[in-house]
Amino acid sequence: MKKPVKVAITGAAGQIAYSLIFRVASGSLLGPDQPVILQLLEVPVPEVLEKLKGTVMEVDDCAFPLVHSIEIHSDPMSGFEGTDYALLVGARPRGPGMERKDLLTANGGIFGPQGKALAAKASKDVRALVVGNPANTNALIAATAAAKGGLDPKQIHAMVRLDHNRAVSQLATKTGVHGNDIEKVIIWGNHSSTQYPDISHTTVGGKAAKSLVDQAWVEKDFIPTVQQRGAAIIKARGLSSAASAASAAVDHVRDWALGSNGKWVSMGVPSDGSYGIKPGIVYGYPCICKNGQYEIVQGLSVDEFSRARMTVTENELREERAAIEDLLA
Ligand code: NAX
Repeated sequence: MKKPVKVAITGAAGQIAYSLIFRVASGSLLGPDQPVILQLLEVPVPEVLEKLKGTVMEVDDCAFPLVHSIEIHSDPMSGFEGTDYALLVGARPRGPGMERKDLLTANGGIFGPQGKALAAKASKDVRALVVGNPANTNALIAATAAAKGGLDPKQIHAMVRLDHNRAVSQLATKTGVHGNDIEKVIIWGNHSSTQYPDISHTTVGGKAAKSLVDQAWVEKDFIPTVQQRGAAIIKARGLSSAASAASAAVDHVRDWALGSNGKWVSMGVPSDGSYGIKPGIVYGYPCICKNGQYEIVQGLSVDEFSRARMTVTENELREERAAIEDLLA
């Protein structure tokens, strides 16, 4: 058996974690031969920690062969001790009457200290994925704090994989194929309704997607459906996406850690000037992962239609950044 690795999950008593913890424990994240130590983090509120104890009882009752041990924490400085992979799910939801700036600032109060704790306590090779919304800007805050403690900002990502998977599913349904036949889908920008799901380079069973669907469907159906899918789930289920979000988080981190086998996957990563998106934000890009590292796919053509949409979502991220600029100093 391999040496166990430490996987931290914040928001561990929440609904995404109720699916995510079991996927990680079963080996979906790091493979069927990799034991894990689960470091579960929650807020220091007795009722919440009690609820988390109930989840832990259920994990125990699964008798998962790969679970080495389970820890419960309410302070990231202890919870991230030696962490190899961090899934940052817990976030402050928007309360009644809360402005966007208040929401961003409140989350800064969570993700700044978590970034600092990752740098201080986690493995120097830690890979962290921010799921909690607003995910891209929370990741920017965490990465900025972590960089002050010596981590590379490229070690902290934001999740746009759920949007990516949604785009694959919509296109598969439209073209009558299985999602496995679809490659090179891209989610550019923010995990929000300004995101740009792009099929300009996508292939369906090896054929250009654009030759199989018409532009009116892309503009009026595909893009809005992917952008608004989260709201549609809330309307139907009365709760926000949970199992699909957990599944996307597993996909993102598994591909990052174990490689994407040459496939393009969408990841929220620090902008580096690629495709004209200047540094300073965490932006959804097409990436290929190999040997535990990601690289942004380079050299793609960007037409006028795509450029306009990539700029809209970039501008939103720059506005989010401006609202919390003081937290980055
Ligand atoms: P829940 O409200 O069910 O659970 C969140 C949990 O986080 C709560 O138990 C809360 O006590 C905990 N928490 C809050 N602050 C914390 C902190 N500082 N440390 C540790 N735990 C903390 O939300 P859930 O449905 O699980 O969603 C979690 C987050 O994911 C939300 O911000 C949500 O908006 C976001 N999502 C992001 C998605 C993405 O694609 N990036 C999609 C799904 C989801 O909407």
